[in-house]
Amino acid sequence: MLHSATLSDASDPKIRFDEDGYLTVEPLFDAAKMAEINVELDRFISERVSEMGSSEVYYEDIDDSTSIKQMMNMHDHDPYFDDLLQNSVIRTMAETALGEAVKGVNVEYFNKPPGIGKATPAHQDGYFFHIKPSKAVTGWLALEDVDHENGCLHYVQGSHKAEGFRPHARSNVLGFSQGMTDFGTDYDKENTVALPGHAGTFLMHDCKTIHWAGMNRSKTRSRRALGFIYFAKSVEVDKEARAAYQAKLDKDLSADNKI
Ligand SMILES: O=C(O)CCC(=O)C(=O)O
Repeated sequence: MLHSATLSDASDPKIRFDEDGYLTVEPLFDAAKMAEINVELDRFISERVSEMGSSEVYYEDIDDSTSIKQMMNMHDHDPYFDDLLQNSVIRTMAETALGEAVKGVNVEYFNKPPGIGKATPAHQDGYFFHIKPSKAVTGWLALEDVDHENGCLHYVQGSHKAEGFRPHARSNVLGFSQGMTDFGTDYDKENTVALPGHAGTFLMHDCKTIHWAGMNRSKTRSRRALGFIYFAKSVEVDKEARAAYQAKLDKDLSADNKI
């Protein structure tokens, strides 16, 4: 059964996060702050994209430079986005959710351009984080209104509580290298929650929470969002495994002419 999310009755964000595997704040930032972030994003795209490598910017159509679908490591290229990752209320929320100090590790851009924006396959972020233990969160900020038409996020509520990860395999959707192979069980359907919202809506999910998003069916509206990844300070990162995974992914995507 698919139902729209309502803020859980429990007002303590940590209790809600531990119970549901995600948090929602509507809105996290007011209209003025959202306007500022959107202006900074446009500036980033015009000033910084040219200095980013092919593994850091993905296009929905490789021959159309206006069709950016994803950017990674934005904090490494620009102090505005580094500050948003390291010094904002988003970091405080990550610390609250995980119950300990965190390290901000990535700022990402997720767009679904009108008419061509593909669906996000069901996945669990922690499957490809290469960390132990699996203590990490992703914050997700809607930069414009998101709904069923342009591809809002969906969570499988409570799915973070299961032992280990569900099986994943290489997905053919650029930007989402791994997709779950057994998604769609009765459990998944019964616990799926849709998260439509206005610009400024903020979500934060556990790295084991199953999530996905539909394609963008609108011919005129994009679906732009920013992602903020934090690892708990106590986790160990297998840097070699991460680098080897990324190198293999880049090689395969390049061979397939996707980047
Ligand atoms: O924006 C999307 O469609 C996917 C985002 C996502 O998978 C994430 O934030 O972990």
